[in-house]
Amino acid sequence: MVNQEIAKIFFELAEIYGMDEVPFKPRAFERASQSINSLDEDVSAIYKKEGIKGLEKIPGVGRGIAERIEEYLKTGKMKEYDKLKKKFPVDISGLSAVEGVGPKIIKLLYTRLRIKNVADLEKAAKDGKLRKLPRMGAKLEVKILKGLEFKKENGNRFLLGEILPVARKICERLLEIKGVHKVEIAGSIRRMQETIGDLDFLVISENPNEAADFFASMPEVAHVYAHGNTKVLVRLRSGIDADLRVVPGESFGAALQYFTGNKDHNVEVRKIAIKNGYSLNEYGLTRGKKIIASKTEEEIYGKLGMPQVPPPEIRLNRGEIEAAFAKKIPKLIGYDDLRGDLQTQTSWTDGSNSIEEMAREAMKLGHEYIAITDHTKSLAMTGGADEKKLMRQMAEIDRINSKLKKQNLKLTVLKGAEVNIMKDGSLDISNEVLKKLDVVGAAVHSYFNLTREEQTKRILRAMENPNVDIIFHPTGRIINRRKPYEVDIEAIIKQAKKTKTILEIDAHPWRLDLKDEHIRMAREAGVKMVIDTDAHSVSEMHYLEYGIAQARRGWCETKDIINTLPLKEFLKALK
Ligand code: DGT
Ligand code: CA
Ligand code: CA
Ligand code: ZN
Repeated sequence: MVNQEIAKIFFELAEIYGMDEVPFKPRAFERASQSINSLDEDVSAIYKKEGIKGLEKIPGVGRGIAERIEEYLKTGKMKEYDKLKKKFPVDISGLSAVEGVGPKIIKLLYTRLRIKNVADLEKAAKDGKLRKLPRMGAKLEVKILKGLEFKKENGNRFLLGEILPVARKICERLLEIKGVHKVEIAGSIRRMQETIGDLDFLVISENPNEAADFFASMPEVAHVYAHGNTKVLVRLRSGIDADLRVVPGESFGAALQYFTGNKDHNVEVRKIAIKNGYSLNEYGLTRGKKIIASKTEEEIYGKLGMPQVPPPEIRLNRGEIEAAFAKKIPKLIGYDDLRGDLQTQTSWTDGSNSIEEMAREAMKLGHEYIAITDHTKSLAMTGGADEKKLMRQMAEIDRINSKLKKQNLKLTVLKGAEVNIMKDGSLDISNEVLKKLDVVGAAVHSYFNLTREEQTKRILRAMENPNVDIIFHPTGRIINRRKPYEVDIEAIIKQAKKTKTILEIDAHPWRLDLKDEHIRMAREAGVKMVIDTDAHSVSEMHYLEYGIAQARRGWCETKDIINTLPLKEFLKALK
């Protein structure tokens, strides 16, 4: 959890320096924050093992940042942050989670209206105080009210990408407890949903008490709601709740089925049980007093007449039960089926690592290819590439490829770009240069507020360009933060089919774009997709599994996703 604490401080530092338009610092702290947030290992463990040198190996962490981390690990404080916070006592993380609120607006809100937190903001907006602010007051008020409403609707759900690593670590530690045989994560995490309400753990143990006591006294627990022998409910310091249930081995399958859900799926399955004269609960499928099935999920679904067990990701009561009866659930794409990553940004623009570092990480992950797709010029704040810079980058990629080849390494670095779709659907890089790239992704990064008609037309036009291979993050949403732009997704799917444009499943935990229903529509229309990470550092290259989960929830098979193909065939599958 110390990673999250430090990441939050760096995030706030970035925002504070951003308010005063201090050069370089905001971007440096933001990078460090993102990088630490996505780290698998605890920074305190890294520091213990290798000291400040170890910290400096973290992407985006140089000497100065490493020293600040060291200070925090040693003293539990960061002087620079405390000093700035004293001058500016504002809940920056909370406020900037409201859409439309950035550093400059936070400063304005505080200096003019003494707004310190989301509650103050809501009150001021409702009282009509924001519209009196200089320049864009009235517009800002509408935007902020909308942002607040969106935040309420979407509740306090956590991103899968934040929670899954935490859940897995807790599992590992539970497995070390004496008497514990088996641990499973159930609920929405097992279903790999985009966002998570709470964590659900199931354990088989010979000494239920010990597992329960351990769980209630983990260092990350902030509050214990209930602590029985076989059931514990806690709140973690990060603000999420977690349940533990210790269940007997004989009924593990029944418990797993029951606690995996989702609720709609379970209601449907239970109806089928009842129709057949059974009853079904977390202890088993029973007829009268007789237990018919309880040990595995296969037995339970089997006894109910389903020869297939729906994979957890698709248990949403969206046709999977009918398909399980008819043995028509397709063989979903597997978590090891991808051969390459296709959207990555490097230190040539707003990423933290060099091309070669990204390439070496790709090899570690077992990829055959990786496309480098830095931003292009109209995204000026990222240092986006113009034609000249792209040409230079292509030469650099040639150099790296021949270096890898000389070392007998089997990775190919593909030349690519994440090109901006302009307001009228044209692109910000000339076709002459686009033609030279292996992979061109096009994306919307501006004018999010066009009407549905204009936005759709704009994207359809970009898809007509014979050089555009992929549409990146096709709906532009940021989970819990920004709604998708208004767009006719059916028209985009149709156009993808017609123009042989690939649609992206962006695996970044904030994006997961396309989402599951749209993936399923695209698949049914025969449109091909790719799954990639949108990584801005080597640590984010581990995100593929979230995208694969998304594809599975869209019922995809390997054939639907073209970066399951070997390099040559993959390149042929592009326009
Ligand atoms: P979440 O926590 O909001 O992300 O979503 P879940 O699906 O993890 O929901 P949770 O934690 O409330 O419950 C875990 C599973 O337990 C849920 O997917 C289905 C099952 N479950 C919970 N309460 C009920 C219930 O009242 N009836 C039935 N049939 N199943 C339930
Ligand atoms: Ca849950
Ligand atoms: Ca729960
Ligand atoms: Zn992008």
